Amino acid sequence: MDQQFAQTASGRRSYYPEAEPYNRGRLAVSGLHEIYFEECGNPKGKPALVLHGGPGGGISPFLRRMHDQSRYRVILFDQRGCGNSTPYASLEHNTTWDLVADIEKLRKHLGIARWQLLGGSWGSALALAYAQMHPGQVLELVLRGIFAVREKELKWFYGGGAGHLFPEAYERFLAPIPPDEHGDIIAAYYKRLTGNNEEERLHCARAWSQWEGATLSLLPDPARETSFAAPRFALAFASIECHYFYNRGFFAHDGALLDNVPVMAHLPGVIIQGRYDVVTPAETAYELAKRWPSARFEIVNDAGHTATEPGLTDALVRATDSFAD
Ligand code: STX
Repeated sequence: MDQQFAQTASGRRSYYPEAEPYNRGRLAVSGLHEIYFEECGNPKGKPALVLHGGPGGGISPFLRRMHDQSRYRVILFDQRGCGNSTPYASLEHNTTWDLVADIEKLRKHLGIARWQLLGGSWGSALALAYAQMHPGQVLELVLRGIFAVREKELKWFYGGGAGHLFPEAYERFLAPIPPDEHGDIIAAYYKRLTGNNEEERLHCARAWSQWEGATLSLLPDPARETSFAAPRFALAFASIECHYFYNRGFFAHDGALLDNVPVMAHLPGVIIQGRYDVVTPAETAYELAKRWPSARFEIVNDAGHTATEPGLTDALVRATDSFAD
């Protein structure tokens, strides 16, 4: 008989129940950085690593709920400088390739040979970067809201494209920056987010973070917008994101993540994309799907960017179920 799953009124799958970690730990990954990690579910289950977004967004309890806790051993960690990892908001020795190396350290520390990767947004970029460096350690990938950190994606979200859809929020995003610096908004924010005027730093961090908070979901979500303005969250989120994007994701060339897909194209995967995703528009997911025929491509027609969109949650949970046994 079919197992009964939590469903929404529309018949969509909902998150798995809340889960408490059976293990929490910290791992020193460099002379400076220490990362916080946690494990939930079944210690003997199939290993799955969950990669959070931003970069700098940190993990949250709902990310534990994408997998069936009876069949999976779910591992989550806060990437360098955010969440419970230390030093907080540090940009030193904080690059994509440091994070890829941290994931390998964590895998070895936990005694895992191969694992599933699940990541949305920046988490999808990091999952692709890791899978391209270490394809032999990856079972499959479940990716949502595909982000390849290309020039055109950054230009879309920060340089005016998305502003056509959210003019009032974009005006607030531009407000801390003088008009003569609007031509390179990421550089203008970078200067202020890494400067030593603390008041300006916080003001810019909140404006940067609120722009994303306002555009993440298909329908307005005032509670999220408030939480993105919280100083502690905003300082790490904005500084780390801006540092990564100012440095174009630390990739060798624009589009490297898509160009290197052949290295991992034999791996199974699911690409889940909201049609009305304004943060990471569907074009990138489409381009990834074309280069990766062994991945199933699922467009959700009534969803924006965030994993909490009902159609995206449904697709994510169905995807992890499909790989559970
Ligand atoms: N950043 C997209 C991203 O990865 C450009 C992302 N946006 N918000 C998040 O992640 C959180 C919800 C994890 C904060």
